[in-house]
Amino acid sequence: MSAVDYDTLIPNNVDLSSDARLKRALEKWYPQYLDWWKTVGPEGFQDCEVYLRTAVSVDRDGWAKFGFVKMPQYRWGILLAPREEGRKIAFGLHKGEAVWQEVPGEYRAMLRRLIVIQGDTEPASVEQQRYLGATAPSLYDMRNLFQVNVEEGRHLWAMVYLLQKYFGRDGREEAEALLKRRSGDPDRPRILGAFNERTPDWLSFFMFTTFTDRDGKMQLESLANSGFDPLARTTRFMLTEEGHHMLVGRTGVARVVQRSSEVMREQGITDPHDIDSVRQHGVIDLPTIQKKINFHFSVTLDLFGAEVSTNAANAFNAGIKGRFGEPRINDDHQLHDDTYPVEQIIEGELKQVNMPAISAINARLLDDYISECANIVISWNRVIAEQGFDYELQLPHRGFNRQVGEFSEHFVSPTGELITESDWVQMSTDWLPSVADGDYILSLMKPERRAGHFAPWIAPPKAGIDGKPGDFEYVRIAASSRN
Ligand code: BYC
Ligand code: FE
Ligand code: FE
Repeated sequence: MSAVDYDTLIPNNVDLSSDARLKRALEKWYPQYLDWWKTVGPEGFQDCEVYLRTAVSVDRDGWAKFGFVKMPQYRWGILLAPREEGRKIAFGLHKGEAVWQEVPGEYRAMLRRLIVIQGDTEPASVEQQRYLGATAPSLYDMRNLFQVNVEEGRHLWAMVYLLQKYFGRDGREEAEALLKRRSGDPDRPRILGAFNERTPDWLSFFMFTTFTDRDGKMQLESLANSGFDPLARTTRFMLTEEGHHMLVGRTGVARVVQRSSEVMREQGITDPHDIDSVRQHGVIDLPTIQKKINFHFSVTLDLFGAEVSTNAANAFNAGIKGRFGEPRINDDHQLHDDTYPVEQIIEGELKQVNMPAISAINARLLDDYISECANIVISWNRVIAEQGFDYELQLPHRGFNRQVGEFSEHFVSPTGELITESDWVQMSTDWLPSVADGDYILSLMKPERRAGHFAPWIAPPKAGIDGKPGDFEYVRIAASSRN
């Protein structure tokens, strides 16, 4: 069924009312979720009416409805993409068999682990972004932040549904644990590295939604072809929402780059490296934007796991987690004799090594990811070139600043040279944002709350949300949140 039932406490298209046990479990979890949202979700603005979209259908067209909502009253729902009759497992050892509607016993632990890891990232990102509302550069941006936050909350619901419905008692326990871990908490951190980093300012937020939400897309795409049908259908619908998160990121960075370049041109600054002059005019210099790219990109690459991974091989063989665009790949989808080139460091040199393709699933996903990111950087460089500057932002080499995988024991410069540890210690401060860079960016983070106005370090967007005009009041700041 694809109609969404909105008459119940938990909107859903999974016929929740006919599963009393599950309904009770989710209704018990709901207050705990709300409690989590109110304690570590967006700080302030909880009483404000925000112009948000809510998913009301899973049809490709017209799935969202826009309207003013207070965030705690957002209708977080359980929405699965429509079931495809006769769907078959598309890859791995079970290729050609009917997809599973229940968890296969032999893969229970693997599935649970993947669902828990996926679920953990969603609330983590909300926690990381919790203080940003106060410094939003416009009501438009504030609304986008909150839209991303409520949808990451819904993504948590999506994983909790799977845990509660298919994993019995341990699923229930995992669902509760998802609300107990905290981003950056040394005693009970979130599971994956990048989700314990800080998102201290809006440039970080835009970098995060560009790069880290895009890892979300890649991972969800890999799960969207899962042989476990409920997981496939859940992640397919999550991908519909993900597009907006990445758009917020890509256009956010583009607007920062645009404003900086415009100001340089207007002020007659000819050298983008002249950081002091640029900063005198209250915008973010391009070299600092480059450092932010270096940081967020490298930290996100670690989220793909080791390039060569038996976990990933097992998940592929099991038919649980495929490759990006699996149905479109022209091979046997079992990888019996295939190889895949993986960049490795062999005797002090970077080399492409042909590995068994089955062990290089993560490496391949990483390559697909990097090529998408490269296109985004090209679009940012176009903005710089339009203002007449000869300066190109770049993705750092994949080995730069890595803690996981092939490069984790090595030191690699952004341009891909192998360097010594002492060189790294000296030079990495030039490549990654320094405390002073962070302080400078923070000094610019002054809120702009007049409708249609934007903080001076960022250009306005090209278009409004849902076709709204430039001066639309996307967030009605309640008296209680004014300061
Ligand atoms: N930090 O064989 P390995 C999103 C662990 S983002 C800490 O190398 P595997 C979103 C790993 O768990 C998408 N630990 O890698 C974005 C394993 O531990 P165990 C999130 C790490 O398993 C923005 C060991 O190292 N979804 O949705 O092939 C906002 C060896 O693992 C890290 C998913 O990730 C790390 N960075 O691949 C909101 C999908 N990397 O089990 C949301 C589900 C690895 O030996 N997860 N480890 O103790 C997976 O598919 C895989 O678990 C991973 C790792 C891709 C994460
Ligand atoms: Fe998400
Ligand atoms: Fe997202």
